[in-house]
This record gives sequence, C-alpha cells and structure tokens, in this order.
Amino acid sequence: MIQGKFISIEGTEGAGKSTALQFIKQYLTKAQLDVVWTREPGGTELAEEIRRIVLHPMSFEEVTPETELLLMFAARAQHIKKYILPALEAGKWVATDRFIDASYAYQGGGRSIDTKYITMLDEWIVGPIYPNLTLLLDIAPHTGFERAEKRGSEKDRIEHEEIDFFVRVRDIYLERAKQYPERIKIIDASVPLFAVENQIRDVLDDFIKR
Ligand code: Z5A
Repeated sequence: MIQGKFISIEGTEGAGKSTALQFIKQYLTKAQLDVVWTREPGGTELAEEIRRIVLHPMSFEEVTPETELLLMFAARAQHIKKYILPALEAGKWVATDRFIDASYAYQGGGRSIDTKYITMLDEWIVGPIYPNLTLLLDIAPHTGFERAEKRGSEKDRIEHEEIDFFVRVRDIYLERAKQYPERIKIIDASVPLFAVENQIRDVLDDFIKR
C-alpha cells in the first residue's frame, strides 16, 4: 500500500529547475519529511544508462521521435518499479526532477507524437503511480533560452532544438496544468529568484497542510 507522497518538478528550458530544486530540498528537509530525491530520465543504474544514451548528442545517427519516446518510458518503467514504488510503499516521500508530464510536453508537443500513443504508455507503465503534486516552472522560451545561454554548460541532444520546439513544449505543459489544476501548480519562473521561492513556499505550505 502506498503511504508516502509523490512530488514532481517540471519546467521548460532555462526555467531554473535545478536552482529551484535546491530551495525545495531545503524546505522539505526543514519540514523533517523523509524524502528521497530522484530524476527522469534516470533514477536507477539502468535508467541512468538509458538517460546517457537518449540525451547524448549523436552525430552518427538520428534518433527517431518514437525511439526517444520508448526510451523515456523504458527508463520510467525501471524507475517506477525499482525505485519510486518501493520508496512510496515504505512511507517515504519521493521528489523527482521531471516525470510523466515531460513525455507529453517534449515528445507529444516538441516531437509532435500523437498523444494517443503517450496515453497508452502512460496507462500501461505509470498507471496509478501519479504525482500528488507537480510544480511547473514556467517561463517564455526566449527568456529561458537567454538564461540557459548565460549558464554556459554543455547542451544535451534535446537542448540543441530550435525555439519553436520549446514553444510547443511549453504549450503542452500549460495545457496539462489547465487540465489538472488540482495537481499541477504553475510557478511564474520569469521573476527574481526570491519571488520564485515565495511562490514555491506557498504551494508547499498548502500541500503539506492537506
Ligand atoms: N525529457 C523528455 O524529453 N521526456 C521525458 O519524458 C523526460 C525528460 C522525463 C532532461 O533534462 C531532458 O530530458 C530535458 C527533457 C527531456 N531536455 N531538455 N531540454 P534535465 O531536466 O536534466 O535538464 P534541463 O531541462 O536542462 O533542466 P535544468 O538543468 O534544471 O535547467 P534549467 O531549468 O535551465 O535550470 P537552471 O540551470 O537552474 O537555470 C538556468 C540558469 O538560469 C542558471 O544560470 C540559473 O542561475 C539562472 N536562474 C535560475 N533561476 C533564475 C531566476 N529566477 N532569475 C534569473 N536567473 C535564474
């Protein structure tokens, strides 16, 4: 039986997800919750290997959208059964850096894969193991791009996409937030860091009370 709570953090390019995660970690640690931290794609040894393959910039062979989607779900299948579910059943809280909404946004929106295939995989692989809360860090793609450029780190394969790709990603994230307002909470990530943190604090305060 599931006893723990499940939180996912999502965001578009340059929204400041990694930065916000530091704040979320501090907040949940202060609240003395037994939280385990993980990420997608990844979270187990095998899923991390899949991450390496799927995000590695490839010059020798194009990765098809279908392959990309299936690799994301292969990693997720392993992640859920071997890591997320056991932790939740042990009463722990699980916080993951990206989860199912990213597949709808990146592969459904960015790659234009028909949602029906994603929904099929979602029902099969994720089933009832859905986040209780999703924090969606939202920013206009051009602002996010500027921030990511400033960060200056090496880009993964998906980060090499054009701005139109990230516009479609954002559209789907926002569409899903509209569809699931109880679960997905939009954080305006365009404002200074302290203001982003204030919004996150409010959402987490409310979630913990519940
Ligand atoms: N993916 C997928 O396609 N399908 C799936 O199903 C799943 C994933 C699960 C994983 O990347 C990739 O996998 C991702 C989607 C795909 N590909 N892309 N693109 P990831 O999540 O590991 O990496 P990321 O997307 O690059 O996230 P990130 O590392 O968290 O980056 P970020 O959101 O850009 O955050 P940041 O590094 O914290 O911030 C960027 C810069 O802005 C940095 O210099 C900060 O100091 C600065 N910053 C942050 N906040 C602020 C504020 N408030 N004001 C000003 N500046 C700020």
